[in-house]
Amino acid sequence: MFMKKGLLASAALGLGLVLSACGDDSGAEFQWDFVTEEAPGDVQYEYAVEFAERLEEKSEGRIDITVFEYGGLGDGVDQAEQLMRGSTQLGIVSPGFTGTMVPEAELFALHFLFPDDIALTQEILNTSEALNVYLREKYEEHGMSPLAYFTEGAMQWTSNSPLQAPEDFEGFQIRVQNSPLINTSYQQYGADPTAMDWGELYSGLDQGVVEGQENPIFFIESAGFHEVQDYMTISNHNNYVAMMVVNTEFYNELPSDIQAMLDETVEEMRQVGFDLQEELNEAALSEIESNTEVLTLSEEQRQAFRDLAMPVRDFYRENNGEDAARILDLLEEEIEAARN
Ligand code: 6CS
Repeated sequence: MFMKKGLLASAALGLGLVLSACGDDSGAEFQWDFVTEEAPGDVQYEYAVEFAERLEEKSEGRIDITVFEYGGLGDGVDQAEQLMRGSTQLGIVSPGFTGTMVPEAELFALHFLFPDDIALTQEILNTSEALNVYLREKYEEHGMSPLAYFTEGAMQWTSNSPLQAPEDFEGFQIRVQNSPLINTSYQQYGADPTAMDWGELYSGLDQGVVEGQENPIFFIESAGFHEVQDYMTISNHNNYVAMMVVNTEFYNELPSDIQAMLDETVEEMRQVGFDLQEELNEAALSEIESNTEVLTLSEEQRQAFRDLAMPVRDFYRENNGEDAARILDLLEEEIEAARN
């Protein structure tokens, strides 16, 4: 790699605001921006490109979509705010960037909540009333409608010292997204979490500003984090969930035929997105294994983390908005039913 993606990402963050002002002269009846938090080759970006192509084709040119990679319209939090305001129409958003605005959405920060079986997790994300009705309502109070939730894969830790037991996290400086409940989850293990945008993370790890981070395997490899870390721990402590979102007013005001095409594309993309993350995560694991020590936690080792993580669910119920308890109770029931 000529320039590390983390460095490219920082540069893109500066340039993107200028480039995005150039506009679109396709002449299409509907001209939309679709913002993502990742780079070409990553799950979100490839999902958005495929989504845009399908919708443009279905509409026979009436719709023209410009897809932005990470940094094209600011950082993760900026992008979420633009979608809420309606200056961007479509996007992929990680709930971790909306935690300060929609506290109920922080449930995705709870470790060991979803099943380890990723296909089963995706099935729950597709069908959950807690997420697709009640959490969607919470987002819509802020002008953003999640039309689908999708997994980008199980999350793993990278570090320069082995992370295999909660004691290994004592005072450990872990980079997290800007989410209060992700912080709480790591404080439970004794760690010292620091919020940082991922564009700064490669150099942050390289220079020792932070000591480790969590992400799905494909992202660790594509951002090159393993190049500046000695270990990757297969912990599967959480599932990285992203949302396909639209600005609510924009969506509600679409002509019904155009809205139906958009909805149809969301449905088609469920399996496409799942296959994409599976393929990218599998390929990245062998790449990482070739130059990084990979530690896999036993079930007993995972249980020690799970025991500490469970009380965070009550913390969420009590501190994350008036509907947090109702949404989590229902989601837990749905997960339990899906497991049986
Ligand atoms: O760690 C992050 O912040 C980034 N991780 C992924 C998998 N996608 C985008 C996000 O910003």
